Amino acid sequence: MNWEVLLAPYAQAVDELKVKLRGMRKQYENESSHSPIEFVTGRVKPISSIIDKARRKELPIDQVENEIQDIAGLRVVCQFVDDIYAVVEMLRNRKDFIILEEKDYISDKKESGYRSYHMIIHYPVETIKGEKMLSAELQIRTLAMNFWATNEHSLNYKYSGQIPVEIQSRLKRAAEAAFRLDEEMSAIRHEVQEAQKIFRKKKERDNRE
Ligand code: 0O2
Repeated sequence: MNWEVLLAPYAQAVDELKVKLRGMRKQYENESSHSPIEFVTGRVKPISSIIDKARRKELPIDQVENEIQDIAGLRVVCQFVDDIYAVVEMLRNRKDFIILEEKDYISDKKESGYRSYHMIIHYPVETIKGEKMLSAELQIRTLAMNFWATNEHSLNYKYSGQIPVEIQSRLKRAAEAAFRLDEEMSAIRHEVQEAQKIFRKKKERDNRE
């Protein structure tokens, strides 16, 4: 398997999608209105993780492109839960990719406590051999959901997927606490946004002086 050749279009897709999604944030900034997007990250799945996932799913290695849909992964992080659904709506209206699947792990959280909104898309990349359509996964989540998922991911790595039961139950409680934090912040969302607007204007004034 020539991984470099296989992964090159995925790296291109991640780079292009990062620019496009960050562009959405920039447009909000230019209009001085609240951006539902706080930040965007992206990565190509490391080869070792692709191999591990193929083993877990008992896939022959030549099937990874067809069966593993998150080789290209983008993450959109938002301040508030409502922002996630605003981003989802905007993504549904885009013409530069096709949405294959949507999974709402916010209303239907995973057993681990994981919450996030996932979209699997088909994205066309231009290569020297013509257009290549490939899958990418978009994960849309709040800052609190991201904090939880990042920590849980590290623990999963540390314990090779076998997190001790006691830590698992603490993680579940932490996931609920993160969700409550999101709910509380949503309740004062307009206050927070107003304060951020005032702060942004002050910064713009300071930069001009
Ligand atoms: P990594 O290392 O982040 O790339 P399935 O076929 O349903 O078993 P599938 O198709 O990969 O699994 O889809 P799913 O369940 O929607 O998960 C895709 C990705 O979501 C995962 O990729 C994680 O990034 C994230 N995710 C899902 N569940 C959890 C969870 O319980 N905790 C954390 N921290 N992340 C989760 P990978 O390849 O598993 O991992």
